[in-house]
Amino acid sequence: MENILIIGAAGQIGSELTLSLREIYGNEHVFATDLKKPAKDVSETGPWAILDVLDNKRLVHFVIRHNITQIYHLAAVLSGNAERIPIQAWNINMEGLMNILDLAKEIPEIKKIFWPSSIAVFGPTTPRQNTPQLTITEPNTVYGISKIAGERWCEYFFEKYGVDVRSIRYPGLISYKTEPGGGTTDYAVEIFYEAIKNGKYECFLEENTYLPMMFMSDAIKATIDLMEAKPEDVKIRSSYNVGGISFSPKELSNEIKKHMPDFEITYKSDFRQKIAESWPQSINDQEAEKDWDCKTTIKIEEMTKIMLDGVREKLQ
Ligand code: NAD
Ligand code: AKB
Repeated sequence: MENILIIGAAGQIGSELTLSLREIYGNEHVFATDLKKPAKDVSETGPWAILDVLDNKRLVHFVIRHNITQIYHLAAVLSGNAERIPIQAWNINMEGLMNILDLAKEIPEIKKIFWPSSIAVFGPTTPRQNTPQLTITEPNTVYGISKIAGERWCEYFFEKYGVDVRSIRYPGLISYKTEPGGGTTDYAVEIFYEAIKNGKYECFLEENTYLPMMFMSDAIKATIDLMEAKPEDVKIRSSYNVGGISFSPKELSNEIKKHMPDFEITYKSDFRQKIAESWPQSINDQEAEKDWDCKTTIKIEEMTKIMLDGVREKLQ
């Protein structure tokens, strides 16, 4: 019997991952926790609680009380927000992860941990096209530094203490259920809201800024596939590259124009332009495909249609 704890369940990923895990393991076995109350479809379909990942005492208590066997630790401060509060972001991102890793080391009933890394582990000296799994990682953002340090700690806890921790370097994730939490790739979600609400969007990245992206259903599937892989197939214990699609704001706005010919986009870049320019434009994910058969399916055309329909329905 698995009992799963999700930390950061009210966020962009957690709000969808919780529901997918409840379908697999049963509503009552998936505990949604966050600093804030999750949306109704999460809070009304299974157990939820307010839980701060930095509150180690309550965390230990919660895990023992509910016989937790797997943890998905999603709480973090994302790239754009982290640049505004660097020390606080470092503390939240690192202390949270260290609490979880240490817990898994001390409590043998915890069998598996998922912790997401990001394409932010790469930096301006990384090759930007088809970025390989193993390459230069010299991030120059607080968020990226916390993610690369986190990856090293994950591998360390696996090697030294046998903690079964698994991770994906997510690209920018696109979804309409819950709005994203302050990242550099958020423009690719905001654009849909503004298109539907106002018919126009002022983008904070320049028109030809290519970034790797992925639609949420592909990200959720990849996450669950990795967590269900046999331990011996999970060869990389830092974090796996996972590819998805790659496009620029201009290409995305052209896709939107196919459905909304009057849609207008203008560009006024801010500090996030520099972050975007330090990240890969496309990702090589052959290791994830080889080790646990990772596959993504949703391309920009289909994603645009799903997003426009989904945002329209949500705003109604
Ligand atoms: P999000 O900001 O939407 O959600 C994070 C959630 O964590 C929020 O609901 C927040 O309230 C909660 N939280 C913050 N501090 C907390 C604390 N101390 N204790 C408990 N909960 C706390 O983020 P997301 O987009 O869902 O991302 C989840 C994870 O995936 C993060 O680690 C992020 O770095 C990683 N990631 C996300 C993306 C993306 O595009 N969304 C890409 C790469 C990696
Ligand atoms: C961000 O832009 O900070 C995130 C990420 C790619 O990690 N979406």
